[in-house]
Amino acid sequence: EGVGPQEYTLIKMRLLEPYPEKLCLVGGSAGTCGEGKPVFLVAATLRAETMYGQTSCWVHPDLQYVAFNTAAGEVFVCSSRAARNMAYQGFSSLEGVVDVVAELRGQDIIGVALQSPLTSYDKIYVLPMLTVKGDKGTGVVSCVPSDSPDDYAALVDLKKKAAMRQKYGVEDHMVLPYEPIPVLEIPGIGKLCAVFLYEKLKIQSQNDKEKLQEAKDLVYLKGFYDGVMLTGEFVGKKVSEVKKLIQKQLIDSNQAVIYYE
Ligand code: A2H
Repeated sequence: EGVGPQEYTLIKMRLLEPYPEKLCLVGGSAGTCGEGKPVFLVAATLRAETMYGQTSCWVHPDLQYVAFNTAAGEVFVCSSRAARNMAYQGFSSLEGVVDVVAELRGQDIIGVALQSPLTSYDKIYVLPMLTVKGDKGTGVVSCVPSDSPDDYAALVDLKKKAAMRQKYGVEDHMVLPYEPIPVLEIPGIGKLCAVFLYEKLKIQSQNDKEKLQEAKDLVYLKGFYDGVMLTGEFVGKKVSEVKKLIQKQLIDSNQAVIYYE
């Protein structure tokens, strides 16, 4: 990381009912439980243009998360750390203070269904990823296995390991049917770059740090400079030309916000 703040796009992923117990008190449609405010998990990304390929949402099971009232009358769920930063960026209903409505651990929201912008899956699920860092972004990561080697590795781990699914209370239908969606093509690498590099570098798991770093370095730069969109309204355009446009459309349609840290 260089000088100055990092800009993240926060993708607003709407929680679908039934809500987990800890959030039932918070949101829920009017008449069922809670105040009826829409509740969103907010996933931090540098690659908003890949959101066409979301298959899941990652949280760390042991990280502290918080649900807070936003200035816009919604409820956001993210790491407690990020919520404090957001309060200083005007997100909270209380200036400079997190307006906490519930405190929870990642494990409390695993298995919750979400509706997320751009992806062709109607419903995606909150799943555990053990490499989610508490000191970066919101502690909520959108899973795009076509283009993120970390995401693909973590998805394969969960698919392969029934014991891991069981440990975190992940049901088969939340993960087994979800496959990478081709979002962009990189000449020489293909339409599913993360899958290609996972196989080429013989990555073993989400903990295969060095190889995953190598894969990330490769896809990030090449994706930006050489990538061509395969889905959505910008099919055939270069990623470098549409990246900002896609981000702006998400923000203008109230499906994303900008966050700095
Ligand atoms: B990116 P940087 Cl398709 N812990 O979004 C671990 N990883 C995190 C995180 C956290 N707390 N918060 C954000 N991230 C991920 C999409 C994507 C991303 C693609 C390809 C590469 C990629 C879908 N996941 O990132 O250290 C998020 O994943 C490659 C680095 O601030 C976010 O963008 O540079 C990226 O890491 C931010 O990482």
